[in-house]
Amino acid sequence: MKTDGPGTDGAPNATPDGADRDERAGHADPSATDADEYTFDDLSVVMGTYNEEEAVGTVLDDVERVTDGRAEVVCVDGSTDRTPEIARERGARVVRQEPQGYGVAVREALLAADRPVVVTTDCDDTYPMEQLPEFLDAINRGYDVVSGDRLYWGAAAMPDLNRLGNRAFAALASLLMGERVRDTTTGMRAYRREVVEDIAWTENTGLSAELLIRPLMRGYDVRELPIEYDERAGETKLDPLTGGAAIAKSIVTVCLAERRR
Ligand SMILES: Nc1nc2c(ncn2[C@@H]2O[C@H](COP(=O)(O)OP(=O)(O)OP(=O)(O)O)[C@@H](O)[C@H]2O)c(=O)[nH]1
Ligand SMILES: [Mg+2]
Repeated sequence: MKTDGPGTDGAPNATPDGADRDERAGHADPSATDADEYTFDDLSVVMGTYNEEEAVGTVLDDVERVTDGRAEVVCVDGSTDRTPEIARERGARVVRQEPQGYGVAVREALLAADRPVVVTTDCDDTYPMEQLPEFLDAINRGYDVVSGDRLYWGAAAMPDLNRLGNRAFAALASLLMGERVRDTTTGMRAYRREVVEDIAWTENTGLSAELLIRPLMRGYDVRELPIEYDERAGETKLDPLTGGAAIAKSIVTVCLAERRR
C-alpha cells in the first residue's frame, strides 16, 4: 500500500513497512509516455443520488469546472425530490432505480460508466472534485485503484462518532488483510475499469470497504491519496449504528472470503 505524503510531487512513497506492490502486480510504470495517458475524456464520475437536491448542483458544477466539461457523469438515482432534474440539467446521465441502499446504487453506477477510468463520489459536497486531476494522475502512473484518504488530514468536518468508526474500520481491515490502510469507507476513489469489471461485488452498505479490500488482497496496485473532506450538505442517508454494524460485518466477510480464495 502506498500513501502520498504532504508536500510530495505525487511520487509514490513506500509505507513504513517498505512494502512495494509495483513489481508484484506489474502495472505501475512511472516511465509511461504521454501517449499512454488518460485524460478527462477517458473519465467517468459516478455516484448514487438519493434526495441530494441541496448538493447535486454544486457537485456537478465542480466536476464540470475541474474537468472542463469533459468527464462523463452518471447518477444512479432513487430520489423523490428534484435531484434527477438538476442532474440532467447539468448534462449527467441519470439512471433511475428504487432506493435499495448505497452499494446497490454505486455498483450500478460503476457498471453503467462507459469510460476506462471511473471515479466514485458521494453527491453531498463532502469530497473534493478539485483533486480529480490527482486521482487521474495516479492512475496514469500505473495504479489500479486510487483511494481518497479522508483521515490523513484529520477530517475535522467529520462527526466525531463517524471519525472514530472509520478509524476502527481501517484498523480492523488492516489487521485482517495484513496490510495497513487508513480509510476503508471513503466514497471517493478512482478505478481502472477492468478492476470494476473483473471482480464480483457482493456488499451493500459495506461496498465502499469491499471496493478497497478485494483489489488489495488480489494484488492490484492500490494507493491511498490524502484528500480534504467537507461538511455534508443535506441530510445523511446512513444510520451510524446499523450502517456501522453492516460495514464491520462486510469487512470481516470480505477479508475472510478473499483469504480463502
Ligand atoms: N440511488 C441511491 N443513492 C443512495 C442510496 N443511499 C445512499 N445513496 C447515496 O449514496 C451517497 C452516500 O450516502 P451518504 O448519505 O453520503 O452516506 P455517508 O457518506 O456514509 O454519510 P455522510 O458522512 O453523512 O455523508 C450519497 O450520494 C447518497 O445520496 C440509495 O438507496 N439509493
Ligand atoms: Mg456522504
